Amino acid sequence: MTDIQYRLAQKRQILGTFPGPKSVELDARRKAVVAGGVASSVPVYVADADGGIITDVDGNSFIDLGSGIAVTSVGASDSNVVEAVREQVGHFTHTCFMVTPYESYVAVAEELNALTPGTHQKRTVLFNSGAEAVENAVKVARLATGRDAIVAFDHAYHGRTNLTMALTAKAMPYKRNFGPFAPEIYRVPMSYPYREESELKGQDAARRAISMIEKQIGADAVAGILIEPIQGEGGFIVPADGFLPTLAAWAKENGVVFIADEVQSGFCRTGEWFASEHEGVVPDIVTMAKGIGGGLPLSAITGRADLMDAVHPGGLGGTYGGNPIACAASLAAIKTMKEHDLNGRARNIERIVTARLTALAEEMGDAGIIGDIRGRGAMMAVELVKPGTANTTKEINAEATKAIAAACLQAGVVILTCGTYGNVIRLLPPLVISEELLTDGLDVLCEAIRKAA
Ligand code: PLZ
Repeated sequence: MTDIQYRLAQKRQILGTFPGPKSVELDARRKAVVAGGVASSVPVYVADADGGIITDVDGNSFIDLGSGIAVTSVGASDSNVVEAVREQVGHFTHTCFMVTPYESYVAVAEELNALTPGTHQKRTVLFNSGAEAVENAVKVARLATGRDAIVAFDHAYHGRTNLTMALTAKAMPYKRNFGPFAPEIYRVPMSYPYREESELKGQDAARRAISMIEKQIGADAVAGILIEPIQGEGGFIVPADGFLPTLAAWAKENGVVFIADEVQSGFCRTGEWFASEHEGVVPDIVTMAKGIGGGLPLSAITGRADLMDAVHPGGLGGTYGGNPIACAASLAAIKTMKEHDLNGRARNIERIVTARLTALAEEMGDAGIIGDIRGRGAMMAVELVKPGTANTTKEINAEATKAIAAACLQAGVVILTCGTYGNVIRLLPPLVISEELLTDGLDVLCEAIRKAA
């Protein structure tokens, strides 16, 4: 890996009790004023963060294997990003692109049009959050096709706004009692190789979904198919080879807009700029957020020029979309991604993680709790099952998953879980993490998995 300069010492260190007294005090203040509906998975309060390290207000240093849910791919204080933000903030913090435009918005659009898959004419619009990008992709697909239906998948996650809740599959904690939900959303089966009843090729899993769409909606009523090329919150589910290309080809034949939600999988996370590229899929519209902003809130949709330009002037926008500070941060983050070949680093992370977890699964044997190891690049996961059921009944082991995440945290490693059934440990390290720190984090994780078994 290329040399990366870090500001903070890249070393895990837990001092005394955990959480420390200052975090405990802050948590008490928080409980009195912050709504209980917002939960935090880690009970410590952050003081600083850089590279693969997060330090807390009590002086503890944690290895970050979550990147704030796949956001800080370039680290939480990348020098290019910090410098660009400092420079921009001294000039103007906001003017509103819909009132008085500025260059950085245009420059981000130029980058995204060049980086997203496909060499066709493209157009870009910038927003603030992933959910907002998804909402707008749906707006464009509906307007451009004159159709209403949107197809989403089992295990999908697309956000927490009303339309994106409707698109998200899982009721708890995202949807339960928050309805009624937006209409004209249809859900079809995903390709989930580990949990198919019998081995199902990608093409056949796609045909299963397509047949349902044709029977239950009718191809000519479908505006768009919305899919995460690798599902995130749903469990880092990598569909079987051929699934995505078959869906995309069907969409093309039927005038259906193929929307890839790359909010979590995009921007070097999987070892390519976009996860769609692993199978040569060229989406009609790509939604982006998280890694795109180098930690600042920025999201985008980039799509075929004919679709995007079908919208009447003034039909898309928002006060803050493409905020100048966020745009400056994004351009700097993209520069860092190129300078340090973060795609290459993501692929290296995949090699290291896969080797470690595969060795652990072998060591544990058939009696172990590792059901599946999957993912691409620095978006890797372990699905946990009850002892001895990995190749038979594959019984969900959410208790072990929780225990492992808690044990990692106690030892100074921030690790996230996910999955429809809450039984997946996911690894989303900053792509700039050092090999040494990643290896230390994996040592802790492997030990926690052994103990939980
Ligand atoms: N699409 C694929 O992963 C956000 C959500 C965490 P926002 N994922 C993390 C949580 O519990 O809220 C996400 C995603 C995909 C859309 C979104 C939504 O992005 O920026 O959170 O709105």
